[in-house]
Amino acid sequence: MSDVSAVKAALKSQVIETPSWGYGNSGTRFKVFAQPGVPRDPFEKLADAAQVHAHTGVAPKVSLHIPWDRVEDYAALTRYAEELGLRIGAINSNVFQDDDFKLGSVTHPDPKVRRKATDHLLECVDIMDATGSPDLKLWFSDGTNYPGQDDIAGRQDRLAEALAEVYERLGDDQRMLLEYKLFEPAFYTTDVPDWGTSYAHCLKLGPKAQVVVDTGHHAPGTNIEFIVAFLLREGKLGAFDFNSRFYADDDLMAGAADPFQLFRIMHEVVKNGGLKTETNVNFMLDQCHNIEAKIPAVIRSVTNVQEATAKALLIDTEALSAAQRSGDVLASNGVLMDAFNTDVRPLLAEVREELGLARDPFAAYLASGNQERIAADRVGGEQAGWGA
Ligand code: PSV
Ligand code: MN
Ligand code: MN
Repeated sequence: MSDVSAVKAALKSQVIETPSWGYGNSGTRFKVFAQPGVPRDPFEKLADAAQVHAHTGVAPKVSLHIPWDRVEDYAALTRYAEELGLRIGAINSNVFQDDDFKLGSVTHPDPKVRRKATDHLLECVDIMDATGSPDLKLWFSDGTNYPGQDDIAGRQDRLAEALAEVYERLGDDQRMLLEYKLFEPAFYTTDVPDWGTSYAHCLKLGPKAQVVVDTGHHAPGTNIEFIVAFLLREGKLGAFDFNSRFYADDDLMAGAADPFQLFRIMHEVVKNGGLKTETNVNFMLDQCHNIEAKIPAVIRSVTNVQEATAKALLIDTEALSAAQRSGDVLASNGVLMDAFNTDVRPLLAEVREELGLARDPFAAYLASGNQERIAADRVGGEQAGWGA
C-alpha cells in the first residue's frame, strides 16, 4: 500500500487492546517491585487504560483476567468503562492458580477437578455476557513434568471434551481464542504446546474457535510470521498477545527485543488481510512492567506496534510481487528492507494530529501530571498486582 491517505486510514482504524494486569504490580518469582500509584481495583486499572487510549487514540479495549478482576457488579464496571470511552475486551480465564489444578485443570485425571475448571470457563462466558466482551481467551498451564506421569492422548481427549462444552455455551457474537505455549509451567509435556495443537482443536470445534499467537510462547528462532500467514490463510488467526522475549516468556514491551520480527509479523498481517475489520484479529498486548512505569510503558508498546504496522503498510507491494515473480531474491528482500528502514514516526505524528491528539503520546502523558496525581491519590488499600 503506497497511498499515504490509505496508510493513515488503516493506522487510525487499528485497535490495540491493553491488559488490565499490565497496570498492576508485577515482577519475577524473585521479587515484585511495588510502584506508587498502582491501581487498587479493576476500576482503577480501567482508569489507567483510559490514559493510554486518551494519548494514543487507538487503545479503547481492555482485557480482563478472572479472578484477578472479579467484581460484584459487572454492569457497573462496564458502565464505568463506557464513561471512560473504553469497552471490555477479552475475558482471560485463569485455571492456573488454584491448588486443585496442580496436576492440570481441564486435563486433570480427576473428573471433579475437570468439572471445577470447566465451570470456571463457563463463568467467564457469563462475564462476557455481562460486560459485552466478544472474546474468551483460554490459556492452560496444563501439562506434565515426568515421562509416564499421565496419558498424553487421554489428556487431549479431556481437553477436547471441556472445550466442546464451553464452545456450545458461546453466543452468536462470541468466540473462543485458544492460546498455546511451548513451555512453562510444565516441563515434559504441555497440553497445548504449539499452534498446530491449538489449530487442530479449533478446527474441530468450529468457526467460533480461533488461535491466539502470543509472541513470547515459542522456541527461540521460531518463524512466527509463517504461523501468522498460515493461520490467516485458514481463517483461524483470532488474536495476538504481543510482548517481547529475550529469553523466555519475558512479557516485556512489544517491539523492544526485536522490532524487525514485529515488522515481519505485521507484514504477513497486512498482506493476508489481517488488518481488515471483518477478519477480526484482536491485537492485544500481554505484558507486565516490572521495573518501568506502567502507563508510559503501555503507551510505548502501543506506539511500537503502530510503527511496525506503519512500516508494513508502506511496503511497495507491486515492486515486491514483481521481484518475487521474477525470482529476484535480492530485489524482493530490498523492497522489504526499504520499508523497515523508513522512519515512520513523522507519519504517525501526523496521524495523531489528525485525530486531535499530541504528536508524541509518550511525552504528552509524562507532561500531563497524571503519574504524580495517581501516586498521590492512590494511597491505602491493597495495590493490585499480577495475580491479585
Ligand atoms: C500465559 O503465559 C499467558 O501468556 C496467558 O495469556 C495468560 O493469560 C497471561 O500470560 C497472563 O497470565
Ligand atoms: Mn499470553
Ligand atoms: Mn505468556
